[in-house]
Amino acid sequence: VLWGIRKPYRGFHPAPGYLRCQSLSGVGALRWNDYDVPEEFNFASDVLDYWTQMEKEGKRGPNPALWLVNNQGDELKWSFGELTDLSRRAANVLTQTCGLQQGDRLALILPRVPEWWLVVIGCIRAGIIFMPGTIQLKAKDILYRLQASKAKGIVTTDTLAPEVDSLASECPTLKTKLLVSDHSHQGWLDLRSLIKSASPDHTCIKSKTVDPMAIFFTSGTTGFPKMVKHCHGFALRSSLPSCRKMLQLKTSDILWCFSDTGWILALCGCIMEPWAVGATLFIHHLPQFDPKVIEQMLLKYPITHSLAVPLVYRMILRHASTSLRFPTLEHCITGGEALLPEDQEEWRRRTGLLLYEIYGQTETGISCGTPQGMKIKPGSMGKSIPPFDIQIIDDQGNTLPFNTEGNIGIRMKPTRPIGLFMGYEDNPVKTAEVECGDFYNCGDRATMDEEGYIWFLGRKDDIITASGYRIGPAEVENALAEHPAVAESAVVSSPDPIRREVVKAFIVLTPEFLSHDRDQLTKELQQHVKSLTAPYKHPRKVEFVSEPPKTITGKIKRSDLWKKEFSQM
Ligand code: BCO
Repeated sequence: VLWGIRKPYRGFHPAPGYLRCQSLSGVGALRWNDYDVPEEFNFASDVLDYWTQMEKEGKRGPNPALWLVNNQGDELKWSFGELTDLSRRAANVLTQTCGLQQGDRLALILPRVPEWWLVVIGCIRAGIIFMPGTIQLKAKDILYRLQASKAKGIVTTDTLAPEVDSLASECPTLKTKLLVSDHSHQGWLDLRSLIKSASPDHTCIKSKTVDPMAIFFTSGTTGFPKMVKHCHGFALRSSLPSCRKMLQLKTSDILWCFSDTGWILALCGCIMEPWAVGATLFIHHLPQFDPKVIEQMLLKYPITHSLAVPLVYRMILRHASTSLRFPTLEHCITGGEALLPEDQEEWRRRTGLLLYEIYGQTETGISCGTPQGMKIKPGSMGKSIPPFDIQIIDDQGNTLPFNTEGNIGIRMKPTRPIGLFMGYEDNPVKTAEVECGDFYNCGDRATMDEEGYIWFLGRKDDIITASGYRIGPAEVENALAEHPAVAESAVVSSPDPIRREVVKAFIVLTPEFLSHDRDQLTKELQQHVKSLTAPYKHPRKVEFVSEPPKTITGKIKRSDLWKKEFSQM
């Protein structure tokens, strides 16, 4: 198996003097400027292979590129050389064994296992468009993704293989099923053994910077998730000088990014950001979120940087009873949901470290933030990061004065900045809806002060931001509608002392269920949603009502329910 033999941790000490003086902002700073748009770019050949070459020439220290650990004591450390070798093999598996070609789509639903990185980089080498998804996806979600994208292949584990088998007949384009498992499964190719036996010789495609690289699915207020398409240029962004200033990673640093492999944050934090500068990515398999494990890892391993949603830091603080001093941790970054000033303050008081906020979306990647060393204004998510020019705009795309509430807009005319998504695939209507004058309208409300700091206020639509996830209420309502107890439902965000916001469902019961025990019914409905759609979307709160508020035309007024929830705070 790729985890390799068990290697107990024996201490890992990067050669301090040598590596510290490699503190140039990495390969990107040497080769690209913020506003450069090269004709061709490929993250695998232009960045990873560069670091492999540096290793060969003895110009990079001994720290690994990827350092994976799990709860069983397994450790895996890959150098850039090993990453290059194995990802070239993965590219050969995808193209030669599976017959996938440049532009074909591949669904990638894996937990934090080494093969996730090999498939992503293998795809980049071969020009195959990868489509990451969280392992919390259920059969229905997977079916939609495979059909909407006309995927030719899927890579997953044996947990989801039966779900895929149950729907494969409805996906005529699906030709290849690759499994990452210790067991074989009929009809599935064993990715690990194929990678082992594949040739390490592979010629990377010469991708145009604007060629498509990846598709992510994102929740909408109504209907099905949209396909957010990103080009190879997205991966260039982390190499640009302004972006490098955000995390200020050095080659000798070790970044732990907690993101699930299904989110854009994983592409940024678990691939592009650390490897743009030849730094180490640290990953714990973490099949279940456990703040105790996180605390132990931060004490045991020489991690210098952490990147996680605010809830992760909050959970660590709640779990630990005393002050927290992590020996090597020096820079903590957070994003995915707004950071509260009180969380910032408690983290500082208990750890002696600051939390630096970033903001971004699936459509944009990391778009603004507070670089290490820049003054933090508690409650603000920092300034826009070039080449993005963020302005606060009205609904017509006019720039608003300082300290005036409006929409967060990213200028895309006359020049679309590198890193901004290419559009919603097969959905020109939705793509046009988010274009607002010269700007891409993020759909979030904010103000900007005289110094350019952006202050997040909330969503413009009904999307629920909970634990760093963006959840469309319709997805939850549709799942609830499939339960016989539910006559009608309305789903909104509701305040929560730990998670800050959670999904709440207001439910009108069908007559047959009116006499049922409400607590029991609540649990059953939660379980029902968890079984039909990704479990993170389940309503953590349920309230039974006789009728939700409606407009004159019979449309549920989610905004009234939302106001009711938040006025009780
Ligand atoms: O609430 P319960 O405990 O009953 O259930 C939880 C899980 O136990 C359960 N679950 C998780 N995986 C499962 C599963 N059940 C079945 N099968 C599985 N494979 O489902 C519920 C999931 O809840 P959760 O994930 O919200 O909560 P949890 O487990 O406490 O995890 C906490 C966090 C903080 C680790 C998690 O919420 C998280 O990872 N959030 C971050 C999301 C994220 O990375 N967002 C960034 C998006 S990208 C972006 O914003 C752009 C920035 C540039």
